[in-house]
Amino acid sequence: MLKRDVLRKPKTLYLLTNNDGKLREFRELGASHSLKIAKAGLEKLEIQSSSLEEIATYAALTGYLSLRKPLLAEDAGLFIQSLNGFPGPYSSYVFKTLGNEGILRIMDGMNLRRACFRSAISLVLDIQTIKVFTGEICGSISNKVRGKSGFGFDPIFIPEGYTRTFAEMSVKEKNKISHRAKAFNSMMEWLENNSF
Ligand code: ITT
Repeated sequence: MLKRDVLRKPKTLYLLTNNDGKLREFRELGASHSLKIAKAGLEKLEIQSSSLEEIATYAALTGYLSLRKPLLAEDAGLFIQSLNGFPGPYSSYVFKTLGNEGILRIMDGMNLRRACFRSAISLVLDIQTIKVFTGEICGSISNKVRGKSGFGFDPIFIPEGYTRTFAEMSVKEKNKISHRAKAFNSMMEWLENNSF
């Protein structure tokens, strides 16, 4: 199939997630490529691993085996340099238990506030075609919670070159620079040459 045909045909990819904020971002990213992102109404199984890629791939494979349709799953996390990469792959649990205020308390008085968001998207087109795409954005942890949009750690993360937190940006703005958008865009580049 020609490159332009892949881009023109509206296709559907299923996203395995329980996070509606993430779903909104993926839908918006998909729309700009004429790709429909549908929520896979399945339980997402998350293994314990220090690798985002492994966590995403396990989830995507188990999802694909139930649904048997092209499907993606993402694992993302916030890596704070002065905390040796914490919470990293444990971001979901840490967000639920400590939240943004908890992270700010741990970092109280710390001058080194550098942190990066990382995303690993695992795409399963069929049982023989499993690909992982990654993206990263670095910036700093704010001194207080700021902004209402987005989800998770967005209100305490200021991307490099900006003064606003992710939660003070629209979905469109966040999607121009985010870890998720970078991983998604590499996936789209790959899909241009690999139809499904
Ligand atoms: P899934 O159902 O897709 O797994 P989740 O919320 O558990 O949703 P992840 O495991 O990928 O998602 O991410 C772990 C946590 O990291 C997530 O709950 C957020 O607290 C945080 N996080 C990840 N990406 C983020 C982003 O773009 N903005 C803010 N926080 C983010």
